[in-house]
Amino acid sequence: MKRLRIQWVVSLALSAVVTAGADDRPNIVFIFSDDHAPNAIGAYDGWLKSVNPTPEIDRLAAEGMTFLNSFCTNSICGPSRAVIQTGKHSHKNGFMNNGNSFDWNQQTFPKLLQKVGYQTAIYGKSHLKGTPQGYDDWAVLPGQGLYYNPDLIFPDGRRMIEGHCTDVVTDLAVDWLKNRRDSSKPFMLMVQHKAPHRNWMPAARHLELYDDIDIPEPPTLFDRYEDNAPPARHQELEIDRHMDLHYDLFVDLSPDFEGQGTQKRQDRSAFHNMKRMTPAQLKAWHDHYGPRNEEFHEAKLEGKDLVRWKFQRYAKNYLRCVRGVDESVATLRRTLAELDLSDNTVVIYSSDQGFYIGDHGWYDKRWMYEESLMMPLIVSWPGVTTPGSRNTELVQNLDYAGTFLEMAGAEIPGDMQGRSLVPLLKGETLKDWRDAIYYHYYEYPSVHMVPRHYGIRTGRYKLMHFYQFGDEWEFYDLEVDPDELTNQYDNPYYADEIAEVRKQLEALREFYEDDSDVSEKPREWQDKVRPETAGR
Ligand code: SGN
Ligand code: CA
Repeated sequence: MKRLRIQWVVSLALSAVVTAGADDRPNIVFIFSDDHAPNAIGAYDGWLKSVNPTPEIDRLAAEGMTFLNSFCTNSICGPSRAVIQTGKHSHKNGFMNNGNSFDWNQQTFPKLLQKVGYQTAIYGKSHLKGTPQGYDDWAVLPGQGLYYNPDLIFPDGRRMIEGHCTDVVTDLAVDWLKNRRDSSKPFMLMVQHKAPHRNWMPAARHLELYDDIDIPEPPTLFDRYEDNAPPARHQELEIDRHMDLHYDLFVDLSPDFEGQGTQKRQDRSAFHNMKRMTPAQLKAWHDHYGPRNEEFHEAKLEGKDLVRWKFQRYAKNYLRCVRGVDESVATLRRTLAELDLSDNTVVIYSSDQGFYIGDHGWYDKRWMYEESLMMPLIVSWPGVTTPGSRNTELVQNLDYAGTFLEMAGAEIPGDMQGRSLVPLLKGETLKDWRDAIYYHYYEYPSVHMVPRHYGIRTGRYKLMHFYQFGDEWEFYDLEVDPDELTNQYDNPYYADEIAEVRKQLEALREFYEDDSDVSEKPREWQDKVRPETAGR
């Protein structure tokens, strides 16, 4: 009630300012990439920090606030974006897995920003299907979009733009900032990159990056999931057994390649994309990978050596795509400076979920384990965020909508389920901030075969419930086991904590009104420990 009254007063004050013609509400530039793990951002101090993956994003962090405990609610692309649009969990906004379509007629934060006089635009990956609503201008990639010479859908139709997707999307945003927006209004601009999503195709100028070094390996590269509940042994997202040498790692891949791929649902987007490359792009590609593929064939690697080689090629391509995004952050910020907008513009960097870069031997996301539960979140708000500050409260993508609305002085509707991060950005400590986050993943059966699960993460513990293969639970003490290698669910030592956290989980399910079906649906499957290493 109190919060509402304050916001009402703020809105009144703001409308007075607007009528007086001097609108100093901040602009918002929300840069959002796809599958960028915090471990691959220097400012997060993860195990990839030594390769200096993101100098520009680190600069943003040095000027703003980095959220160290930032999490998604459902670790998959479309659903994460739908949560951001609505400020509601998947079971409330209706977009529970990538197969769903987003109901654009519902309440979204860009629509509410328009109502209070903001100009809004989005460029890049949307992944929500349908015609975007709530934007004065937009251009979105169809579906996943392509890395090279992508098609984009504009309000007046679809056309191809030559170039690397990260640059194409950045250029569209820069053009809007410089030439097409209405400079009499504050704005909210969303720049949504495809990179560093699979199939990790870097721009030609980044192909040689990291060529002369070995990327450090994650400590859990050879995890065999012996201690996990069965689902971790059932998945299909291992670098070892499921990552394809040709379609994912470009061994011998050319526009006329005729192989089948190793996965049941093998995606061939890299192959299809190569067919659209210009002769110059294709030449740069083959000049780089050709000789390195020869060396690979000559080495005849097997077992763990082969896994290590695949990890190196994967991690390098992933980090090369990350570098493109990092450069985009620099270009956008340079543009803001040129337009004299830096001082009154909030710049946010985030990504739809985290990702496994070989952690637990995996790529992809979906699980509630830390690497894919985490989302990077860095916010620089000149004059508000303390430079270089690091916040450890538990925050989620659920909170973004309310945050953007409060930044704009708009009222936050009561049916949004997140909380505005504005007080945290101002450096305030709130005694009643949440002490746990709620998670629910639904996409099964599907590519990578991660079963449905829901759970809770507190500052110290994590409890997960897998309900499709019997009644399976995992419990981790993150303080002593940050890599989540020892499932303590059956350990009597933790019995009290488990009972307590389980109660908290049930309370959260009620609080967020998650009444989606979690009844046990037993399925046929085999529970096998991963072979020492199969290699291929
Ligand atoms: C594609 C990817 C998968 C990925 C899903 C969902 N294959 O199918 O690896 O898990 O998208 O990703 S790919 O070869 O096309 O990359 S999401 O980010 O859209 O949710
Ligand atoms: Ca994603």
